Amino acid sequence: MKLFFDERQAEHAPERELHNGEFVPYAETVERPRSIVGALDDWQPVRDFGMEPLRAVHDADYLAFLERAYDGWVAAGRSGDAIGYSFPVVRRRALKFARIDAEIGLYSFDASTPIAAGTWTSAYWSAQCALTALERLTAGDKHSFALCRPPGHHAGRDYMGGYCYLNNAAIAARRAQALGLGPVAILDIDYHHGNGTQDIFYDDASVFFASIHADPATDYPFYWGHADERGEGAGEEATLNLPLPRGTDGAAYRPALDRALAAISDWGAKCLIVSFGADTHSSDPISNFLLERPDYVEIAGAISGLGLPTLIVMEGGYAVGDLGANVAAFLSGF
Ligand code: Q9C
Ligand code: ZN
Repeated sequence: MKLFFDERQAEHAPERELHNGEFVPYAETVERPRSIVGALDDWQPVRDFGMEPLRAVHDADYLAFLERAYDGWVAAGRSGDAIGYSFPVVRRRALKFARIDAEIGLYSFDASTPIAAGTWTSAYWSAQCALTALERLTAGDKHSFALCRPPGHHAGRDYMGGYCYLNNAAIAARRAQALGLGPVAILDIDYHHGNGTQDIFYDDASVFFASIHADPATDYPFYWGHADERGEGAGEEATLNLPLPRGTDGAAYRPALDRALAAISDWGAKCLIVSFGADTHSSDPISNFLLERPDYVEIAGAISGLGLPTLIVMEGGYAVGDLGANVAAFLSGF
């Protein structure tokens, strides 16, 4: 399987995030991709597909904001990471604002997603990484891995959140459709619900979204990922949420996985994108599942049993000491 990563994805380095009432060191560190790169050999270069595939998912005003946000922060005389403090929970509209603070709040749903000097560059190349890896599937490869960082599944059409700025999996899914690889299914197996991906395709019958994650009744992102969210309009029944309780281990995870895989197969997917988070591991510092390294081999084996051309996109995973080996174990299962 070909592996993709670009060094510019390492430029993003926020210092801190707001977590449980205090500022703590940012968990989505550059040590994460370093750990994964170190655990696997033979990385391939990332190509530049430009802005068009990003525009197929994200609003133009949001993309323009992301690109200039840090400069706007500096121009306002601020130091450190750009971070919002006021968020519109009702009647959010893309008004034109003179204050960077108003813009940041408009385009985010939490305070764990600061913008630093290298954020746009890294987010841009993270998306290009997914697009480059996807290209392998058109060349006939069965599996391909994009070490996307920053991750993407919490980002929506016009908002960031949960360490995510551009939705790499969604960008790859739209591109897969354009390349004739569809119908496309996205299987999200990060610890956290992929609310951004769900939202982007919620009323869309052409992309199936299945997610296995910690019950949002107890875990971030709280407001989305409940079992009764099944899509709407034309997209009704094209969203499947399988929340699991804290403490879920490999044995308890497997029935949910089998359900998701059966649904993807029944729906008639011809191409699969896996949003893979290793934050389901027992050692993860911000999560509460109990998967172990051998579970990742088994989960990947079950996914590859679908027999679909599969793009694996990296999402979360914060136990830096175990991360590379866990990702290598997962990829070995394909
Ligand atoms: N008290 C990904 O795994 N902070 N994002 C949670 C919990 C945000 C995780 C705070 C976690 C986002 C891609
Ligand atoms: Zn996560």
